[in-house]
Amino acid sequence: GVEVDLDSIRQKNEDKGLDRHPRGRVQNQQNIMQKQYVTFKPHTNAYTDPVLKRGVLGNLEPKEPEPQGIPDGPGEGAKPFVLGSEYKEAVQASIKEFGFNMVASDMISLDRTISDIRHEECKYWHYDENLLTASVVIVFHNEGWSTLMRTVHSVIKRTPRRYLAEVVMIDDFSNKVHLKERLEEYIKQWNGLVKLFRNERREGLIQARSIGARKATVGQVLIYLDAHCEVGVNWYAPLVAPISKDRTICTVPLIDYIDGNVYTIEPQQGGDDDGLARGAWDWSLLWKRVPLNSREKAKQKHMSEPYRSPAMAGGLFAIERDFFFELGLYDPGLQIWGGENFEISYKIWQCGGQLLFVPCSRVGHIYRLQGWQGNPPPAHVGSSPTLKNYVRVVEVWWDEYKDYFYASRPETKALAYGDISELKRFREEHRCKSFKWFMEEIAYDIPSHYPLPPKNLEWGEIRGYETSYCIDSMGHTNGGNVEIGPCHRMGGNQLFRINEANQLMQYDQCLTKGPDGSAVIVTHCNLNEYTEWKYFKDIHRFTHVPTGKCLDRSDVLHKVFIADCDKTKSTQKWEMNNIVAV
Ligand code: UD2
Ligand code: MN
Repeated sequence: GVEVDLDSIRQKNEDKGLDRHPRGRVQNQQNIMQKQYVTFKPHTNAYTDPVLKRGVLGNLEPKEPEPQGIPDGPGEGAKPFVLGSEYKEAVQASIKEFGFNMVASDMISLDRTISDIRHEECKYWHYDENLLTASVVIVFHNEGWSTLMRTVHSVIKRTPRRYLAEVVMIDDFSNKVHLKERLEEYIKQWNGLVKLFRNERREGLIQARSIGARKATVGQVLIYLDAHCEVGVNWYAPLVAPISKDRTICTVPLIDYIDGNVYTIEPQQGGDDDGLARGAWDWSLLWKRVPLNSREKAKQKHMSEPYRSPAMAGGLFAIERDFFFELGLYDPGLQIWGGENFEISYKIWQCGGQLLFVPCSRVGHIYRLQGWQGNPPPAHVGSSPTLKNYVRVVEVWWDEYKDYFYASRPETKALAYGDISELKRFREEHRCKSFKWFMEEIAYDIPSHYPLPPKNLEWGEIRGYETSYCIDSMGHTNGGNVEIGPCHRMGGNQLFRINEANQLMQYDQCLTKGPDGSAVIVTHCNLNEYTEWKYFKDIHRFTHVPTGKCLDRSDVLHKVFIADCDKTKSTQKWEMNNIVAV
């Protein structure tokens, strides 16, 4: 039965004056857009807004339970599937190779049922019967067989056939036998609905997705999925409905957490009381989720309505095909992995589109487990493609805010990131808005979670003066000791910065005095915390201001601590040398 009293929710919202007229709003925006963004033409489709009818199951809602893969078989209903210890070694090997427990996955039906974990409201939305059609695009590189194919099976089984134009698989130069030899044969069962294209060299997921956009010519909307997903109950209509109404809207489903060991599916942690979050970043450009705030909630009539998000996670989204081409697809200079989620998000918002998260469209994604050996970038790419991607994105889209990125990642300032003149021209030609506008209107809540970082005074490795020993966090965080190790000049755990607020930092961690009053530890810090250090460059000294002591070390014991200042002690002398990321 229905637990929520939707009429009373609606009444409450109307009392608060929250009733709004989305169609009018969209039309107004499109008028502005036609003037300002000449290439983005609105759709002319007649389209009615979805309506929520209490007690009446939505149209497009499945009327009967879907067929089970293997009745009561492993993992059916997304129940935990736990393997016995006799599989331990095989499981470990599969995690190393694929990032998931493929032994278990291989025993679970490709057509397994899942549980319906949607918000109750989601069952009662009525969607237009004239939604746009879609090509589902899946790019993959060396993925496991059953997790990949379960993605395809779930799409075919849970998408109304009249909307599913095709499934386009882009093999990004995999070298696994199961992907090279079995795939063509296997997809024949779908009589051409599933198409396979193979890259002739490793392009990386970003360019593979742009290639997918070119190959996927049948559907009106492109829906991207990672190669290890399972789409949820009635995932399609809520995801595509907003695009059917306004083609400059890009939508993202609510991404559920599929456990890569036992294959349960659960809502992601974090977010507000309903588990809803907006996509965000910290100033070093790490992906973050922040709870849906009250200003955005106030715009909704129902909690299960789509809401605005500053950024997307990257892997799962729907975008009208022509609109994606008008945006220039992904920056062709982005390589292999990372940062493309921000590029597309900024481009959408700043150039006149909208990015919406859709709570009623649910897609599960398997997150890679610890111990995965990874997909290293190929030799022709050079090192750290991800950092270079970040630099390209902030150089093109962040305007004066890029200084905050460089404050967080000073080592990237000298990276050769290639030519971005085409992208700058695109921004000009489309009269895309400033990052400042974006921060004030759309991403206004991010600085309250991730404050703008202070400027750095110095940064680099902290080397014992005229020695080959450097301070090394050894990857410790949240209370771990920093240590002394041989300088490697690679940055990473030996990269520190001291800022105008007197914080001595590595990533989002600050150095401070440990509980024993002597050892130096790293711990997470906010803007005004652990503002404790001064660096006197000419006398090679770091002073811990609250105690008046000096940064000291034992190269033999690999320890870093604070001790009474003594200018005759060479272990209290330091130099901070810049490092350039490679
Ligand atoms: C996240 C995104 C992912 C992508 C990535 C980089 C989600 C749930 N996942 O990490 O989609 O945006 O961030 O920003 O939002 N692949 C290739 N070629 C490669 C490497 C990967 O085709 O060279 C495929 C891979 O098989 C997979 C997809 O690209 O289907 C995404 O890669 P991932 O699953 O390793 O990324 P993920 O989920 O850790
Ligand atoms: Mn993934």
